[in-house]
Amino acid sequence: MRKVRILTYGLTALLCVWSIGTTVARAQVKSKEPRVALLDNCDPNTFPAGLCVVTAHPGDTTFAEFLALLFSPLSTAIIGHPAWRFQPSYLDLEAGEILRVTNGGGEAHTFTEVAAFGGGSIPFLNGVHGPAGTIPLTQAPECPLEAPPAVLSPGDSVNLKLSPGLHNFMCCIHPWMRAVVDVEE
Ligand SMILES: [Cu+2]
Repeated sequence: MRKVRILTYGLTALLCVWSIGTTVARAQVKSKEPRVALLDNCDPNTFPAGLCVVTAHPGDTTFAEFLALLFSPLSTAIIGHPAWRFQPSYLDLEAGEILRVTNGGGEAHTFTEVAAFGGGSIPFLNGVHGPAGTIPLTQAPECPLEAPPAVLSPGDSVNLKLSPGLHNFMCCIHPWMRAVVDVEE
């Protein structure tokens, strides 16, 4: 229960940060542009109040199931529930193409470019207070502690135009959500 309490406190603090106001750019929907979806499967009936909104297709991963799959006895690092993911997790784009990013889940996520993949803004979800022997992820500097940048709320979208080259994106809340976007020269 202690873990749940710590997580609830952390996430409640995070909700306060969100409520202060994160501006999310909205853009027109176009039909054939490259897309990536930020997905989860949170069950609004069992997740702490305010974390998981009821969408048109609510998830059915209970909060207990989510917590149970954060760690594995075969790893010293947090694993994370695989339903919390970027889909696809690898994209090839032509130069000049616009990438449309949509939060198709029930929780808030970020799609944050990082120089190197690492931990996010929420210590618990980096593995702090994990099972004995857990080594927490080192926080990525692009994911400020307790204050993830550019949160996309469920249903929100943003369009990104990326320079040629490789781009690493992660969710600053759930650091196992990752994608690489390769933009051709
Ligand atoms: Cu996330």
